[in-house]
Amino acid sequence: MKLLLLLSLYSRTAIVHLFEWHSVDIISPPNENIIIDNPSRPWWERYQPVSCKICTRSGNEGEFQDMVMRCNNVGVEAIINHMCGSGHSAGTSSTCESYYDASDRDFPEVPYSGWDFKDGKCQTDSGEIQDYDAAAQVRNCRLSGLLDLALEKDYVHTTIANYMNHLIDIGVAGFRLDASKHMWPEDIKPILDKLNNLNTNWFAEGSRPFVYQEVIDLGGEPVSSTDYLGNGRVTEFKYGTKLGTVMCKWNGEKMAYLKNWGEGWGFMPSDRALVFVDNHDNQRGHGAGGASILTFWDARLYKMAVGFIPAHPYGFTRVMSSYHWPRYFEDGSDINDWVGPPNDNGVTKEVTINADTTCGNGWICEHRWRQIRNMVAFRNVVNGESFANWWDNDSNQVALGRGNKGNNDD
Ligand code: AAO
Repeated sequence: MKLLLLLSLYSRTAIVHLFEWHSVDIISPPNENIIIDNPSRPWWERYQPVSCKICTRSGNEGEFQDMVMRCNNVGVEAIINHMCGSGHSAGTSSTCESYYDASDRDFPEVPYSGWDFKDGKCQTDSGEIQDYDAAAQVRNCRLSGLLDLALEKDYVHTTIANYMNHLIDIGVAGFRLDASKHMWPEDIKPILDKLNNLNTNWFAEGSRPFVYQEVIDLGGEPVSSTDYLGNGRVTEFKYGTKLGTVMCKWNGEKMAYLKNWGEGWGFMPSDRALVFVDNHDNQRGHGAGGASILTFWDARLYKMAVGFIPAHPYGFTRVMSSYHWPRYFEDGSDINDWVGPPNDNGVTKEVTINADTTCGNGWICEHRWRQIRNMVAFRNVVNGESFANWWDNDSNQVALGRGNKGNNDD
């Protein structure tokens, strides 16, 4: 992972993605991952699991349990499509020192062996996804060299469900299913069906985990986000890409066109959509979305865009919470896209809170920015109220209403 704080999932309508936070402060990617030394401890090493042990640079199982107990609406990122990159032979280190040999498909701590990977099903010469226009490749071949788990096998999906149930029993409330696009929707379903109800120490009897699937669909590829709607919520990547274009006034876009924002713009049904302006990938040039993705680096436009999301009833809102890093290489040639969280010699720094309620130690904490925090509170109050009284000046001034509950005249 990296983790997510799924804020009061059942009474509220927004979640915060606390990227790389330390688990004693908040969430962290729970399971053991490979350690990458070159570049030094990049953020993306956490997307290369080697076991199901809860043990990462954000903390061990005890610290994770402590965090979950203290803030009981925590969700985690579940990396279930793959294990680490195929090239890592025995002796490569990992965050909890478990033995593994990826070049031999051997992960005894889980355990997984050669039987548990999709190698036989992929039809490309390299074993890699080479063409996103071929749906079977996208699901059966390796994403960026990562060993592709055979989720169609009962042993594999049961092992994954057991891991997720362990987290649920600790008190976790939900999951972001990473790389869902690279799993067949019908292979995800048996995992979800096997998940326990949430822990009744904190949640009402019979509560189900909140799950959303990461599927990048900007149109034009055969794998569509609609393939996944039967399993639950899905990321709507068109949302941030198009909202950024509007806020930047690119391509002749203007805010007046937001009048029919949502399904009217070709987005998936509102009750399935997980929406956001940026994520941990596209704020640094990974994933999808391109130049129109707004981030904390463009603070003014970013506040306008993130503020608009909770004002509008479409989708389930996710707010990003980032850390600062040197954005470009020293010669300015390219985005410095790998740098991990603020740290002292590899130890992730605490998230400190300044007197003015912002964060210190290099943490950006967009979710604490006044405009964003207040708009999330607004949405929680007006949840269920309909969209009304749209007004615009046919340009970039707009207004809309959400019933009467959001008045701040107490
Ligand atoms: C690292 C190294 C690799 C190395 C690998 C294994 O960087 O060089 O091969 O280790 O040793 C993260 C990092 C990766 C990192 C990985 C593992 O981003 O750099 O690899 O950890 O450490 C696709 C997936 C999507 C994925 C995204 C990054 O569909 O699921 O790539 N996101 C998640 C996580 C992400 C994580 C992983 C998955 C893996 O959020 O953090 O990776 O666990 C098209 C496709 C998309 C595709 C993108 C990028 O997008 O549609 O599906 O995303 O390409 O490949 C326009 C198009 C748009 C297109 C885009 C880019 O915007 O409209 O469709 O251009 O071409």
